[in-house]
Amino acid sequence: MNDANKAFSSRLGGITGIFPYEAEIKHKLSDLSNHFQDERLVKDMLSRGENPKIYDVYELPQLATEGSLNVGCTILHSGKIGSEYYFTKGHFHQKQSTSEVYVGLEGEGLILIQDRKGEVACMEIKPHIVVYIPPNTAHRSVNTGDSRLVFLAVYPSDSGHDYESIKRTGFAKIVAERDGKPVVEANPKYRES
Ligand code: S6P
Ligand code: ZN
Repeated sequence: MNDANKAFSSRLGGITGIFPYEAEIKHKLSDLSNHFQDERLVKDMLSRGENPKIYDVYELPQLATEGSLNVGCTILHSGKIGSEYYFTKGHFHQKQSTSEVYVGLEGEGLILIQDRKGEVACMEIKPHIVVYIPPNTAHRSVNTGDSRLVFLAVYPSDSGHDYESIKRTGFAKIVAERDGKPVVEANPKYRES
């Protein structure tokens, strides 16, 4: 495998979005059970043994040291839980000064970017779009299309992931299908911090 102390390149595209890669992290519905609005539906699905794949992340070799960069490719599958489109868990970075860049590769979706006051910026992710995620913001991607959403993320290797802070409040916005179209709405379950 490649060594992050040496130059290497990987190819974009294909099933894993990037290849070769070093690590693969898979997320099924059971990993996101308290994140969707309709918790009862999630419980029912899981008790019936329905546990769909929601997203996979393929990471390039990384050093985890200050000054180096991580590169990861996320494949967010298409689907809904009730009327809510599949999404990633979402996180702040542990190191709050770190920003991030997403590059859309396939499909269509939205990214919710929420600051500590609960203000949300929402923008498209799709091919030919680069999204800048500023420091100290939580970010969640949502697949609003009927095919997979694939994007590349580049971020400082020492960013770390803080999933707990955003899980406590939730995102202030949700993305649901209404009359066949994605609509960004206030989250009725949002808890202000
Ligand atoms: C890492 C970057 C992405 C996400 C990935 C999955 O900083 O933002 O690689 O890790 O899209 O999302 P999450 O919220 O489960 O980490
Ligand atoms: Zn991030």
